[in-house]
Amino acid sequence: MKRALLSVSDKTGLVEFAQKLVALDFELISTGGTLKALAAADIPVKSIETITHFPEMLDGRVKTLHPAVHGALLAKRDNPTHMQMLAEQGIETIDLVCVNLYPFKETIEKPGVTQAEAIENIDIGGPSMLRSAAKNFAAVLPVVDPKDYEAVIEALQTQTATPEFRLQLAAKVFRHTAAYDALIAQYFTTDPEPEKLTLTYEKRQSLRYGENSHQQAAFYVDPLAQPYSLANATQLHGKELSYNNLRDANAALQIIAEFTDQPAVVALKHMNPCGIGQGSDLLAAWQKAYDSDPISIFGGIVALNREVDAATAEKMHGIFLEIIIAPSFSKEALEILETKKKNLRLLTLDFTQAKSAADREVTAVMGGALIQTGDQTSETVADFEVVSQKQPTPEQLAALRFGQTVVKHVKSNAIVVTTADRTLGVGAGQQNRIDSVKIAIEKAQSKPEFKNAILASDAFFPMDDSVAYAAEHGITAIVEPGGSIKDKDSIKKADELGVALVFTGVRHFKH
Ligand code: 93A
Repeated sequence: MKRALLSVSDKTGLVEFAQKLVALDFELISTGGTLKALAAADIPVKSIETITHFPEMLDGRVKTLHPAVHGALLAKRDNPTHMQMLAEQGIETIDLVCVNLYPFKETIEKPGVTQAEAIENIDIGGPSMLRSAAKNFAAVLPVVDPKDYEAVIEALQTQTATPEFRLQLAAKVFRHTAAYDALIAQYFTTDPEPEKLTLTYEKRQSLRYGENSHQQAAFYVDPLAQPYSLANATQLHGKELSYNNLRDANAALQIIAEFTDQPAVVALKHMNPCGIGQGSDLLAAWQKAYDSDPISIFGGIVALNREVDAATAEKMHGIFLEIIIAPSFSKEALEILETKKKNLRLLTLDFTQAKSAADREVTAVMGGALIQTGDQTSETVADFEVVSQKQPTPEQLAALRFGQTVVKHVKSNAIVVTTADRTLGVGAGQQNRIDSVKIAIEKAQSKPEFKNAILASDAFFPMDDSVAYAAEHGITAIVEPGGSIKDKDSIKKADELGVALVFTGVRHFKH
């Protein structure tokens, strides 16, 4: 008679699986709670103690950690010495292990969980049995996922539990226990640069393709993702998100998180904002974001920090957008946006916990990964040091603050031209700073608000050409980190041309 050991925390599908095993002539062995569930369904089952001849002890900490269990799992069936040893010890082999683990993740997600509770939910016996079974997959079927019950039963019924089938179950077990331990390691690790990085992600979905159609791609999420993250966004409408959509949406979410006090709108293309506006209401903010660059917004991503109302929805409906992200959509707004726009992706997210940067960012490089803390600092007017003779007016200070907030989210070399409530021109990703200055000013110049515009730079000016160009083209105030050995040239130029120059002391590269 074949024997199966069942010990599961998640009892989904257990009874049905067990019934089918019994029908296939398996004898069942179980631990406390699992045994109770099976007995309650009138399924014949033996307790683990009848195998170990040892009581479950230490509040269940030691139930299955016993040679009678692990010997039964690990013995090589084609090794006569192994089998002889089992016989000498009166140990019978076990052919199938069905185990899923203490809910460590669910436990640590509970608000106010104590360390003691977390520790009690570290499964030791379960992973041990799974790993023993997986190591000896040639003889033992290791089953960790209730989703596999059906396939396992079918393979047994049709005698098609091939070595390949078994190996894939074993590989799944090792992934499962590795991810389980990774989460435990992550939970207890305080070192931001541990000697081993134990990241673990769960597959959310396959993507149609990657950055281009010939690239394969999938979306994985952090099992402990923050509420304000793509992992926890809800898609209300539209086509499935693509790889590029996800990256752009992520960038848009980071920017919109900077704006909380007033209604604000971020329009974004290819990871860079093309328009940002804030105003007394969402429609006004939308109009400013749109006016910033009515060409680039085509096919763009829009993030809004307030519930989308009908008036704003009406405007957005008029142009081609890929994604709209907001805390919520009014019923009327939803109706408007869903009409005739079956592809338009509408996402909602918990904005109450909005954050502009992750605590930790991981970037892949060939042969490795880089890890850094997110860029969470944001300078305010209090951090500004006026280095020019010209003092900025209160309006200019407000604009410098806005520009400084925006430029942090533009790819380096980053230059933005803004007022206090809108971008007018964004110069992104140029290999030299002066080109970004020229692009930002060129985009801004034609707009009526340009006469009050300021310029913000994500990093210092290596020479005075940017200040000269900006001042000569109508910019009246500039904010930059400072820190160049040629700062004095830029200051001199600012004084010559009568612009206010402000240093923040903090660089915000984004590559
Ligand atoms: O506390 S344990 O680490 N010690 C063990 O010896 C042991 N054996 C099985 N946890 C152990 N288990 C786990 O108990 C299984 O992985 C499963 O999650 C759970 C099933 O317990 P019950 O059958 O009492 O509900």
